[in-house]
This record gives sequence, structure tokens and C-alpha cells, in this order.
Amino acid sequence: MAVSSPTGSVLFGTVLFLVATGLHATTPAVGSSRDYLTRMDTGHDGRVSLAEFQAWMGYAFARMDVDGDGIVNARELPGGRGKPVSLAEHRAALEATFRRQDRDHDGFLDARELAAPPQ
Ligand SMILES: [Ca+2]
Ligand SMILES: [Ca+2]
Repeated sequence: MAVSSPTGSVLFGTVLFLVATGLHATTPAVGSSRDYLTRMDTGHDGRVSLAEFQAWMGYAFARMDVDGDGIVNARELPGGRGKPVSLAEHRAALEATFRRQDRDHDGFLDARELAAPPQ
């Protein structure tokens, strides 16, 4: 699987970051969920583990944390406003999102679960 371009990754990661932090409600298009899964699924087993999910989203966090202080503050958020988010808070929010999306509670997100609206 080809690794996406940095630009595409940041765009995608930013969208999911916003979903994960509840700043913006976005329903991923069903047609693109397979592509999302392919990009996140670094183990190539057709599903996304919590570690893969957090690693992917952590990458987006790192890109957004321009000054590298471990906190994405309002200045660094799209639109320049919003509540500051620490990496620990971000990871906790990601885990909560992951658990909610994992409808069958098998510890992985498949394409269908990834495509589901935020729970
Ligand atoms: Ca920062
Ligand atoms: Ca699952």
C-alpha cells in the first residue's frame, strides 16, 4: 500500500481530528472509508487497531502542533479558535471514539465501522 502524500494525510488527519475532538461533526463518505482504512491499516490486516488509529491521529496532532509544545492551542486549530487540546487528552478522546465506533467490540475497526457516523 502506498503511503499517502503528506498533504493528503494532513487533510485527512485534520478532518478526523475534528471528528474525534467533537469540534466539527463530519460524516465520512461511505465511498472513501475503504481508502481511509487502507491508509490507517499499517498492519495490512484489513482492519484498524486502536494503536494504528492513535498512531495515525497522533501524526495529525503532531502536524497541527506547530510549536511542538504537546498542546494544540486555539492558534494552531483550523479557524484559529477552539479549546486547547493536549496530546494526552487527544489520545484519550481517540480511544473513546474508537471504543464507540467499534460496534461489535472486537477491538478493531473494519471498513463499515470506520464509515459509520460518529457514535
Ligand atoms: Ca502547540
Ligand atoms: Ca469492530
